[in-house]
Amino acid sequence: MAIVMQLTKEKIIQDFKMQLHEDFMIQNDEATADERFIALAKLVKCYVMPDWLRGRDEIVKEQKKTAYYFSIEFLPGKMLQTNLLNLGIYDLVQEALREIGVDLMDLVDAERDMALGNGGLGRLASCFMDSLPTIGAPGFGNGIRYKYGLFKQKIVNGYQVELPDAWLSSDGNVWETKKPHSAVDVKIYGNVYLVPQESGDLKPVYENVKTLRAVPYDMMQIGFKNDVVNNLRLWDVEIPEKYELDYPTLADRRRIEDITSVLYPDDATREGQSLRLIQEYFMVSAGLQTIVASYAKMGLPMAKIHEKIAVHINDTHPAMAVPELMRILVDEYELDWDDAWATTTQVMSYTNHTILSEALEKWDAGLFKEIVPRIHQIVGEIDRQFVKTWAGKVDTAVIDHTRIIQNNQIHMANLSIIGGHSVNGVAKLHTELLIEDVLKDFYLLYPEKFNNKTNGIAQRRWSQIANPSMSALLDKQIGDGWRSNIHELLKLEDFLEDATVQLDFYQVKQANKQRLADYVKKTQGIDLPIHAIFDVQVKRLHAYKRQLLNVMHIIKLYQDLKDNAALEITPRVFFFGAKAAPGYHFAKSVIKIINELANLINNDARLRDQLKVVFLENYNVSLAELIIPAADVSEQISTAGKEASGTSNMKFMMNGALTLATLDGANIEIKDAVGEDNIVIFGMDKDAVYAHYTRHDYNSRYIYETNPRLKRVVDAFIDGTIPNTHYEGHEIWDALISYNDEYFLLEDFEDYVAKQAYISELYKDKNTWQSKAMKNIANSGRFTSDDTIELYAREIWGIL
Ligand code: H2P
Repeated sequence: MAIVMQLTKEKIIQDFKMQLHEDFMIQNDEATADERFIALAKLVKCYVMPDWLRGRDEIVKEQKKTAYYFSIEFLPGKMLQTNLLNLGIYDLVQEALREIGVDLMDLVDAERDMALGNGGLGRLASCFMDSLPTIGAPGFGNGIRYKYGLFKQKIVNGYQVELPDAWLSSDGNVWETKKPHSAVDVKIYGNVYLVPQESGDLKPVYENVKTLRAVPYDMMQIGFKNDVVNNLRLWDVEIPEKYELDYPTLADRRRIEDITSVLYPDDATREGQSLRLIQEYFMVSAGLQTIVASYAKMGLPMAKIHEKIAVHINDTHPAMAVPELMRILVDEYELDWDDAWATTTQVMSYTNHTILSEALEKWDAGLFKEIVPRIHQIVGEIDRQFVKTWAGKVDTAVIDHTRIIQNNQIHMANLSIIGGHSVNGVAKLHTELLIEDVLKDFYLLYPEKFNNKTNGIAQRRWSQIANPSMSALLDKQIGDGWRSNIHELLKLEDFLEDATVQLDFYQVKQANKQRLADYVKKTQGIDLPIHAIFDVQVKRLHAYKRQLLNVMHIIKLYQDLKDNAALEITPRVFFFGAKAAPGYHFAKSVIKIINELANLINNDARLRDQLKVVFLENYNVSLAELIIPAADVSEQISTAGKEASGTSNMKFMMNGALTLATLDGANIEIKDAVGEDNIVIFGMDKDAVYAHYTRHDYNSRYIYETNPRLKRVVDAFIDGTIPNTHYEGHEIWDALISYNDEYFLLEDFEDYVAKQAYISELYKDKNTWQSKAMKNIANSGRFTSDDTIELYAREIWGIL
């Protein structure tokens, strides 16, 4: 039986004090929040350790099939609350600490966000890490232990400034366990010759290679109240003692350390590209070597490794898993090529997360050959075999589009699809687009590989942890069964028209808005009226996500209020939270515009607090936990067809925000869940967007010139309306008019404005608004990542 089952308040207090003594030689009343956090986290680890070890042993003993989720990003945020909640000791620990004068929330604040990811992709991976043990599935993560997380964003004079995010303390991360025992060597560079053996086989001989040591750091992933503990393994690089002479200078050593320094090193230079490629191979090779070695211990035939191991390629970054597994099986375990290929393709599966071509990685074949020469040979052979297999069976054009090596470039998505048995998109529309458009040639070859797995969210974090007041209200209204079975939220359907319940939910929302307003006051000194609509767009900054359309609407409201000093609108606060990729110029200009517009508006007393704009610096998981429960409106306004799924849309819904959305990604499935009356849809759908592509008839300048109201808004970017943005304003104006508005903001503008006006009206009727908000909460359970991952586990990996 799990240790946590026997815990009492007294025992926790005693253990906690002991831990403080042991780690810091101090008494509780002298300890800082940091020290208390570390002591508590270590204690949790101790409590969990027996289950963690047992789980690992069971897999070996029972020869359970296990899935490994390879991802270049993981975005867990903080782990203390999740771990306590999943262990079922949250309240007990909170009370125990309270008894000795400690507020658990101070410890929560002391934990640093683990931000080894960029946006939705990495956060999804972390939601899956929470859901896998929760459904009792043996599914482990495999990634990189970056020394610095995604950069820390500061706004200076309205501009984004990127600072290193040093999330690791000098002692590392308290949740991890370093396992030097399981380190492996990874070889890069050099030459590889194939030397014929007596048997006639060719054996690779390496020359001048560089050897890296990959050292794993394991983090427990605790299932929700079920004693199941899985593992997230992150790899760090070291220089192996044996090969020290290969790295004689400090610069040499630094270059090696760089491999696990940052996520997405700038790839504008060849050096940066090399670094990314090395990162990808490092993670894949280290992971697969240990996985194959542990399978080998089972004593089962290598050609049947797919019966016990599934490897998931999350986005294209881990695509080298295909040739690396081939290398291990053929070179090290001496399997025939055909046997190795047959099992490899059954081991591998791949998720595509976007149709934007920028995310379908391609590598220069020369660079590839230089860094991973043996993998380059293997990829060449896979490509040859692919062409041979399909020659004469399909149009040569199809082969030309789908083969891995094209024009001296290696197409990682093609490698992932050819080398695996499953390709999935992340929402219904996205999977349809993959099949009909982006990957249609592959669909012709392998229709059986394609499937959809709509994204989901780890609902416990986005309800119980992020929104305790709403959770308490739900307990009161529908009982607390929803905490373990999220589908019980449907019970709320019975109260949608109950005015008392509506009022209760309204009050919870207002309290959450106050919490956010206090944070904004503290961090930026801005006073926010909480009777205003809190309208939120938080996500990566990208042109297709159309933060700019939101800005254009704000400009329109501003102009209306300036034109008519007596105008009364439903007050609004617009919140933005977004990081721009360091090299993404346009996105940075949008950030500057938002900040200058915010300054202009927030300091204009004549607007009488009817309009406010807040740019929240350094958006991350912890900030999301503060913002999302406080939102009235969830902005999901991407150009239809471009947002693969979205996941913040699901989080907002679960917290009772109304979604203002295009028919894109999972917004469509949210609409199906709540019905048309409980979501606000605007703009072109995917067919209308594609019709422009086929007809080549979009003309933004024409729209601009024929719509005076819109023209005035667009001109505000260049006519001095927004101070200090001469350069950025022109860049934006050009994108919209001179370069024909790639993401159709102008065409969608009027409908967006109209639907925003509808929202302003609707908000005046608190009862109707709350009823719609509750409808959203009630139906949000279908977006639990527990269910999503169960489908992966059953249909793709075969581990349940
Ligand atoms: C991406 C997609 C989202 C999707 C997410 C997870 C790459 O995330 O764009 O539509 O929901 O993966 O599948 P993001 O843009 O947030 O970085």
